[in-house]
Amino acid sequence: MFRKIKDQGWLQSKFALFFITVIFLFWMKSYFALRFSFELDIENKMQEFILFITPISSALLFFGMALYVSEKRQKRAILIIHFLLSFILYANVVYYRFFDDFITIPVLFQFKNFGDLGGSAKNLMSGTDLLYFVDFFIVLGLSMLQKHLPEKKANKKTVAIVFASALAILSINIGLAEAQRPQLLTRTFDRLMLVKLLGVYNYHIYDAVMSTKSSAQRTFANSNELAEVQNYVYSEKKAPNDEYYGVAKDKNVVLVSMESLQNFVINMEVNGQEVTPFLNDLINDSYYFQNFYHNTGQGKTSDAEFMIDNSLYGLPRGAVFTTNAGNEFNATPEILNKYGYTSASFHGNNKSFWNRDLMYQSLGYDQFFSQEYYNVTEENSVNYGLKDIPFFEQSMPLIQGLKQPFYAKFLTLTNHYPYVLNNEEDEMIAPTETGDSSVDRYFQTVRYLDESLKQFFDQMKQNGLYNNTIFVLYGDHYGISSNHNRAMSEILGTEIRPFEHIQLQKVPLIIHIPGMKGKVMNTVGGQVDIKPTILHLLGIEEPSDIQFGSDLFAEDRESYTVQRDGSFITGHYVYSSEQNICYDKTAGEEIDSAVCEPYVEKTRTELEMSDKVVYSDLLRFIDEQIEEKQLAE
Ligand code: GP9
Ligand code: MN
Repeated sequence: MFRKIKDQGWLQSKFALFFITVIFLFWMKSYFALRFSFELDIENKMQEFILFITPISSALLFFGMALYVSEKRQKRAILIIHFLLSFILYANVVYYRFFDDFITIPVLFQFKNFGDLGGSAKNLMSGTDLLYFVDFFIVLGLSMLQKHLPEKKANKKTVAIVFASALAILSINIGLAEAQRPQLLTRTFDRLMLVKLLGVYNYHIYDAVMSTKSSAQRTFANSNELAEVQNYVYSEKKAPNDEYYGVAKDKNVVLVSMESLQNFVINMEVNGQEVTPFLNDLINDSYYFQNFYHNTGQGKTSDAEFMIDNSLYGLPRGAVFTTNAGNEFNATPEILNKYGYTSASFHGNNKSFWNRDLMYQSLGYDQFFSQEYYNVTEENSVNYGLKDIPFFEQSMPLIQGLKQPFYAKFLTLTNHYPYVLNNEEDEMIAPTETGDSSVDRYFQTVRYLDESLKQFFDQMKQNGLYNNTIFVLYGDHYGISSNHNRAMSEILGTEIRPFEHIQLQKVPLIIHIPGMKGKVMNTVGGQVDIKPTILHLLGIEEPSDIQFGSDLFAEDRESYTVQRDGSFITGHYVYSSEQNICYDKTAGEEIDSAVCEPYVEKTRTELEMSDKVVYSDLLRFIDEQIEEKQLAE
């Protein structure tokens, strides 16, 4: 009885009113921010309601923690918690503006990348963004007015009630969310869905749990898991095509990562001018894969590099380059080393960006020519670093110094968001006029990239390396996210549904083999297929290698590739995982989703198996397995 009275005392105190006001304002701010800062694609009234209630449980949970500290410190605790939560929300807003995605814990550990991002980050913020902190300032004001708060400390029962309400609301939230999207919490991809149905703060709790789980996975892994993955990938293996197997034996391999280059610009004209005149010519005597997709996730350029060198998928959260650089891999540089190759990567940015300096060691690169090997000045650099034309130019003496045969990778940089050029000379084409400045400038930086490639090929001819080299040029990932759909639909003259969105994930893949005529290739493939393709062209078969991709020249390969969110593309269908829509590819029309179902399963298994290899670091068991086999023989 006495307790009850005391408790009522707290509830009637000014502090309780302050506490409730904090929660109410925070709830409203969070709801409006969620509703209007992200394109969450709310499908029905129920989803609208779920989104509306999502911030309450997190608010009770986090602000409830402040009730544990001593009376004197409660106000300060609330302000700190408030600021942190508001900051998390805002960080997601900024991240979303560019990446069209939400922050994950592994991404946070890449914060050194964000430092380098400088110009791009500034472009993504504006003064009105202070609105994301508006309730924080109100709360700050209130707390200064009411100097002596709180008079009483809430007793245990009150605190328990606060937490019990948080849990009850959270359970209702999860229950309603699961009804909207069964297995919401077990399917790790589809972050948009998670935020839509759990809210941004609960999503972060979920993400933290997933992070802990995956780091525990390595500790408890064993070699039986490797056998399971081997059974899966070996059963999917395709025999090489005799016509191509070994055609480039002992030749140098040059890989070029074409920054943010999407396939739609190929053979496209803007204001009567070709956007990629050099590439348009090059594809005439190359193998040009016109149905080739990037498979990248949050690791962007580095995910593409990872897939290309390993034929494993990137991760559903974060970049493997940063989360699992200490793993054992069997990457192309390491394999080629056994055949007498030297390997090197060339890039005009800091060596630590995407943790490349460490990851390249794990992948077996002999050399990494990063920014420090180049003469980088204010004039010859823009955005992230050295501009592509001087980059290739300055790379020539370096590549000439490599022992042949070599496997050399060039990572271009200029065609990167926000697509800026700092010199009129570099603008070789007029911008488009959609009014969306990123899209408009994109064509100019693409044109610049194309010019740099032309000069690169000329230089390789001049220095005599061209004839003995095969060239593999690929777009690393999309450059124009769905935040720019309005301008893109103007450019392409079509509405952009999930179907078109997925088709826009096509990036060019051009394999140029001097002396061979080449042709346009129709097979549907992705970055994960490049490793087996290159190895077969070089006449190398690695029977114990775990590859999720397949040789793009193989006659019996299936037209198929996946997106990291579980969407996929086959010869006949396109499936959007976010929307759960199956499309007939030729007609571009929605069809019964049951048709896509077998591939939905396959895609899930494929991604899960690959994730298991990475999270459990399974390749470390391969040597052990080989030794055991030898002992048994
Ligand atoms: C930075 C370059 C660009 O070094 O790879 O990174 P991105 O943002 O495209 O992953
Ligand atoms: Mn990139």
